[in-house]
Parts: sequence; C-alpha cells; structure tokens
Amino acid sequence: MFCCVLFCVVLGVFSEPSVELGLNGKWRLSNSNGSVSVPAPVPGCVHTALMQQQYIQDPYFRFNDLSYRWIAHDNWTYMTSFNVSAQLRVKQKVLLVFDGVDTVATILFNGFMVGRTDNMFRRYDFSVSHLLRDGENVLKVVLVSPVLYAFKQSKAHSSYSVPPECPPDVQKGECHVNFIRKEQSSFSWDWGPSFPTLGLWKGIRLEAFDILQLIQFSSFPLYNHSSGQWRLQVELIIDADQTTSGQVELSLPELGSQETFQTRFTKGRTKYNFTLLINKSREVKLWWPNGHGSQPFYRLTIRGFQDQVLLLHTGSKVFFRTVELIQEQIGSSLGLSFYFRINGKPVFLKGSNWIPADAFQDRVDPSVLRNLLQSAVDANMNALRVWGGGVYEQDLFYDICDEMGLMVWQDFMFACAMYPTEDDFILTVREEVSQQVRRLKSHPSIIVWSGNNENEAALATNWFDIPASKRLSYVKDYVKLYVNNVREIVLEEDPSRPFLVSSPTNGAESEQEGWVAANPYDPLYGDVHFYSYTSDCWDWKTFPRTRFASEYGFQSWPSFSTLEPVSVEEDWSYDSKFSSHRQHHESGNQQMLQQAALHFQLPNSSHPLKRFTDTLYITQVMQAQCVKTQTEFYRRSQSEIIEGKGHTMGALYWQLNDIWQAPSWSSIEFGGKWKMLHYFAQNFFSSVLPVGFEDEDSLFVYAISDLSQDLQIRAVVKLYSWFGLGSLCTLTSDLTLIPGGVAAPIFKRPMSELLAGCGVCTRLTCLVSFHLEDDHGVQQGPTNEHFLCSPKDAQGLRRPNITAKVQEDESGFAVTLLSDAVAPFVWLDVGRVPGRFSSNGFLMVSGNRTVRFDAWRPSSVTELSRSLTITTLTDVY
Ligand code: BMA
Repeated sequence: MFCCVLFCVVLGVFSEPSVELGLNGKWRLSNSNGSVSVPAPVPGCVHTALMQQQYIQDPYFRFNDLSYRWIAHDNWTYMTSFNVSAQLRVKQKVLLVFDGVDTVATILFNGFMVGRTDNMFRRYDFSVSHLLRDGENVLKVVLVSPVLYAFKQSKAHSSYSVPPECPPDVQKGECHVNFIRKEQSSFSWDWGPSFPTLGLWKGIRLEAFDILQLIQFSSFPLYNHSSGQWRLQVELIIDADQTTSGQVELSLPELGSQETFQTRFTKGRTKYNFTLLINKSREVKLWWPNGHGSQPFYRLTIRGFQDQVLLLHTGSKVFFRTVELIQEQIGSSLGLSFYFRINGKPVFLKGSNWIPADAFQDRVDPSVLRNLLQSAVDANMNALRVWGGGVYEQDLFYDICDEMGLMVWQDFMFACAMYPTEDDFILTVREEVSQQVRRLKSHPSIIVWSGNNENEAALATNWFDIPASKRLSYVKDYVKLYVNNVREIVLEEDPSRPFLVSSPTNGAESEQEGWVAANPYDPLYGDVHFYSYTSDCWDWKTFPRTRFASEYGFQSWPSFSTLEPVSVEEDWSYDSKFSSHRQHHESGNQQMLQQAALHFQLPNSSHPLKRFTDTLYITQVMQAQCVKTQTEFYRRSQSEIIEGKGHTMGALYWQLNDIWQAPSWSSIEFGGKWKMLHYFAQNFFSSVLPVGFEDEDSLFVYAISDLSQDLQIRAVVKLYSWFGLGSLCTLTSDLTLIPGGVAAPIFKRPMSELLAGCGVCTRLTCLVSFHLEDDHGVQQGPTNEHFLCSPKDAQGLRRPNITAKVQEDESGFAVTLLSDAVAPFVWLDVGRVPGRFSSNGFLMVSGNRTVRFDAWRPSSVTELSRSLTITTLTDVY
C-alpha cells in the first residue's frame, strides 16, 4: 500500500492536492466457518489465493474443477487493515473506490456497513470520511457464494421461470447464472469449466479531496459530413464537494485546438459535456483498421481550474475515425445489406470471437493479452468480437486493439438465456451499461455495440420450449431489458457508433418485426451464427451465403504439450475419462472424428500414446480445413449477389482463444500456442487471396483483394500428382483488373478439360495448387490448394521421409525441411518451447521448404532440434 499525491500543480495560489491511498496488496481471506484463513492478493480471487498458498492444486489439473466446487459454494471474507495519514483524513470527502467486486458482497469499514455490491461489471464507491480513524482502520468485504445467491434469486422470482435453469449435464456447471451479474461462462460453458469465482478482481483505493474529483472521463470525435468538420465530445464525471464556479480547458495542441469553458460545478456527482471544434484547415490523420492504414492519435489535455488553481489535470489519446453500419437495399434484391464503413470505406471484417482468456481474470496479465492480440494481427485479422458471455475486457485490451487496428464488436454481457427484469436487476444493469459505455467509448477500436449473444435467436427459435401462450411475456422482458434499457442508455451515451440489439440479428428488419425477428438467422439480413457438425464441411454449398458471418466453427483438441501438464498417463487416450471430462459440448469428441473421417483416415496406431497424439493432430487438420473452406466461401461472396444472397462483409469464426486446456472451437490453445487453424487463418485472411472451388463441374479461382488500390492479376494453376514431387502442368489465366475491396472470378476450367489437359491426371491421382501473380510476375498473396478427392482416397499418397535441420541466424531460428514425397498437412511441433512458426500445417509439393521459428523465450538450436517433431497426414495411418 502506498500514499500518493494525485495532482498538485499550483498556478499562483496554493491548493491542497487530492490524495490517494492504494489498498491493493496482501489481504487476509477466510471462509465462512473460519476453517480456512490465508493471505490473499488484491486484485485477485479466492481460487488463485488458495492456489498460491498451496491450499489447493492447480484448479485446471485433471478433474479439479469438480473437486473444488466447494469453493464457490462457501462464503468468503476479505479483510485488510491500514493507517490513514493526517493529510488524507483532513480532506472534505473520502471515497472508498472498488474498480470491481466479484460479485455479491457487503462492505464493512471499521465495523460499519458502507454498502453492498451485486454486479461484477460495475465500479463502486462509498463515502467513508466520517468513518476514518486515527491508527488502524479495518476494511472487510464479505462475499456471498455466487452459486447460492443465483439459486436464491431464481427462487425469489416466483411468478415464472427464467430459463435455462441449469447448463447441460455435459458442462458440469452451476445453475441460474442469468440471475447474477457476473461472467456468464464462469458457471461453465460448452468450452469452459465451472469456476464461479469470488474476489476483489480489480483495484481498491481511498480517494480524498476537498473540492473536485474526476470520477470518469471520455472523449469521442464526431464528423459532420455536411460541414466537413470534426468536433471532439468530451465528458467529465465530477464529484464536487461544494457548488463552485471554475473553468475547464481542453486542448489538442497538435491540431491547434484549445478552448476554455466557464463551468459551474454543482455539489454531488454530475456529468459535464464539452465540445471542442477542430479547425477545418487542419488535416486530421485518421485511425484505420489493420490492413487499411495506420493508427495515428493525438494527445488531449484537460485541465480544471478554480480561481487559477489547478484542480483537475488529465489527458488521453484521441483517435479520429467514423463508423457506419450500412443496412440498405442492394439493387433490386430482397433483404438489406449489412456492412461497416470505416472513414467512408466499406471494410470486410476478418477475425474471430474473443472469450475470457482465463477462468481467473487476475491471471490475465499484459503479456497474455498482448500475445493473443498480436497473434490475431499476425493472422491478418482486423476484427474481434468480445462475446457476451464473458467480461467487458480490461482497459489494456482496448488500448492494444486501438494501437493494432483491431476493430471490436462489443457485446453486452448477456448470453444464451432469458433474463429477469425486476427493478433491482434493471437498476444494476443500467448502472453497468452507463459505466461500461463511458469507460469504453473513447476507443476507436470499438465499432459496434451489441445487446446480447443469441438471445433474440433463443426466443425466436424457442430454445427453452416456452409455451406459445407465455411467449409474449418473454418477448416483453426481452424488449424491456435490451431495447428500453440497454439500447436507450447506449443511444444517449454514445452517438459515435451503431448499436445492435443482439447477435445474430436481422438488424433493421428485427426492429421492424418488434425486435424479435421470425428468423434471426435470415441470410438476407444482419449477421448469422452458423454451425453444422454433421454435414461435410468441404462442401461450400452447405454454408449460408450470409451478409455477415459473426460466428461459425468446428472444434479441435489442443496439442499434447498443452494437455500434458494438466493430465497423467492414464488420461492420454481419446476415450479416457479425462478426454470426456474436458469435452463440454454434447457428442463433441465423436463429431470431430465423424467430420474428420469424411476425408481422412483416422489414426489407428497400436501404440496408445501415438494414437492419442495422432488423434489430436487429425482433429486440428479437420478443423483447419473446415474453417478455411467456410471462410474462403464468405470472402469470395463479398462482391456477389446470388438469388438475393451474398455481399458478405464479415467472417468472424468461433473462437480465437481458450479459457483452459480442453477441446474447443479455438484457433489458439490456452497458453498461446497456435493450432493449425491459426496458421491457416494467416493465409485465408491475407489481404490478397486466391480461392479455388468447384461448381457446375468446373474449377474456379477467385481473386480477393482487401487492398486500397487496383491489382492487375492472373491466376497460376498447377497440377501435381500424389505419386511424386514437382508440378505436372501449369495453366494461367489472363491478366484481370481486381479493384480494391473486390472478390472476382479470374479462372474457370471444366474439370474434365483440366484433368485431360494434364495427361495422366484423375481426381484420385492429382491435386491442384494455385497462386496469384501480378503483371511483373510477382506472386501476390499465399499459395493455396484444392484437393480433387479426399486425401483418404488419394492414389499415390505415401508416407514421406522428411528430414529437418534447425539453424540460427541473426534474426532467429530457421527450420529447413527436405521431403522425398508429396506431404499434406505437414505439422511442426516443438512441444513446450513457446513460440510460433512462420507457417505450419502446409502442403509440400516440392522437395524442400524453410520456415522460421519465433521463440517467445530464449531457446537454442539444440533445444529446438531435440523438441521438434514432424507429423504429416500419412503418419497417422
Ligand atoms: C455460440 C456461441 C457460444 C458457444 C458457441 C459454440 O452459440 O455464442 O455460446 O460457445 O456457439 O457452441
């Protein structure tokens, strides 16, 4: 704990500064009957405190999620004591500030109850000036079991049920999570464990002041299209101990803008709005999404004075960009478009969905966030959806997204459920929404708010078997919560970006239909979530040609090196108790093999461990190939309308990251290791991309460009035989002009002609590889491939001999591979050495390839050579 002076700049007259006393650090934690009493860090939670004290093992180890259920069924008390300086005590007002309490608690200060909390997503502060003591002060936070609280709340809601009661058994979770304003996935999800945390998950401090205290501050630029002028809206929430007059000065020196506003600060907590006009003669540098430009910013300074005495001094970055969600008729076709225009430019959203990076949020440190977000950028993503069953992420998450040009689709935290709408629930949600919007709206990365995850769909398609006679009251509750409360607050707080009531939704059409559309999955409107595990994912015709795909995906298992630390030998088989335990999606393990078996031989090694690791590998191959096919379909549908469908402008697959070591839809494993899918994403999201597919017995190649400028491009299509290395024949298309932001066909050849033209080729013996080349013969974008048969049926495919050599040079490590045969899905794995390859999971149709390895901690040629394993498709036979 430390005492610090916040701001004490004096212009002419001396002013007493505000004083802050940080209360983070070591607290004492005990359970309800006192049988457990341990030191506990704040910020933190009960689980991590118990783990640090070795009172419990790693909660992620094997079946510990079940063994440690008792933790969330108990009540816990956090306690600390501290002395308060005389300097702080003499202040007129002292606030006890909690940036986040998880979740239901009573706060006692020197034995007096100062308040209660019931919402993990709110900041709370309490006035404690009158309770401060000389000498020792004692602060206690008594947390109630979230599981018992949720149960009691559901029982108190006697008039009708608010489904679902409990998660499916396979999730091994807790019930009634919709009755507590807490990370919804903390009671379990179909990719995550049940760890209903309790704790003080964000910082705590005393803030003491005499006249004014800045509570929250935000700024966002607005562009007036008719006048061509930018203005900056600045909002300050100020707590004033007395009504007083003063001045607020805003300045953006780099844009030559400065203004001083005479202000009357009224006693109590008030929101003040100011507008700073930006001189039209100044060129304003714009923030662009990754791949479309840079992310420049300006520095805003805010100062508040009273009689020349500086009372407030703060500042922030300001980024200028506009965002519009365009829902309009497309020609004469049915439905409405659904795409985002950033700074006037239509932008295809490429990316994924973000879930909480850990069940224990206090472990999500800056390096975890940076690594995951950098991995998103490295895979050529420009957008992430912060999914509504997790948490509003920490400030740093959005700071990094701003800096990296990652657009954020921000859900409010409601998911896959109906919710109660009693007054106290609505009140706490209203406060949550205002606080979060105020906290986040300065971030240019956030381009859209969305009220909830899948709750419109849940109502429309009746997930919870609500009898028709009762449906209307649930629709009423839905409209009350998301439209009359969440939406109303967002529209008032933030005119700078669009708001959608749900995801998926038909957007404007849902509104027409009374906010719950008959079919929120309609491909003619809004966004779509689409999952089908049983249909053949190599057949693009099974995918909906939607305007915007905000969720779609397939599961896979993480690699052995990720599972090994949380398992023991008896767990290492696909049908072990452990393997079923970690699978939280009904029939998930079978579905993966079923899908894989459509195109690949399943592992059949007689060696149990090899069979297990081969199976992990084959699930990753399946997933990578499925999501690739689907994403490529969405990207190539960008410029086409077929039977009214198409004009697809977004592909966000489910899901980017993992919360623990288990099978899931993620492309990055818990710990940061890239699955094969993530390496594939690097290619299928690249700015320039060739996509090959078959239709009407012809092979088509589309060229897709996200560039701002035109490209003169041709397709170079090569046929290879499974029997041997080297291409059999090469076909090229004419040079075609591909404007930026367009997907267009540039190559078409009937299959029979293609095969016959290459002599010995049949569907079973040959495969196609292709790339794009500009008018100087320079390759643009990655090389891609199209299989003419399932690899399990390929004739001539044999087990290759691959040798690898690891070398180190000034820029890191390189691995050179030599193969004596065609090798599909070549997978390099260095076990637990953290880092990533420049590419992986690739097809080798020539005899050699060099890839780089970026180690995330110091490593050596010896270590990498020792750890390196290479798997290709035929190794699992
Ligand atoms: C969607 C998501 C999540 C879920 C995923 C996979 O419904 O919104 O709720 O984890 O599908 O089932």
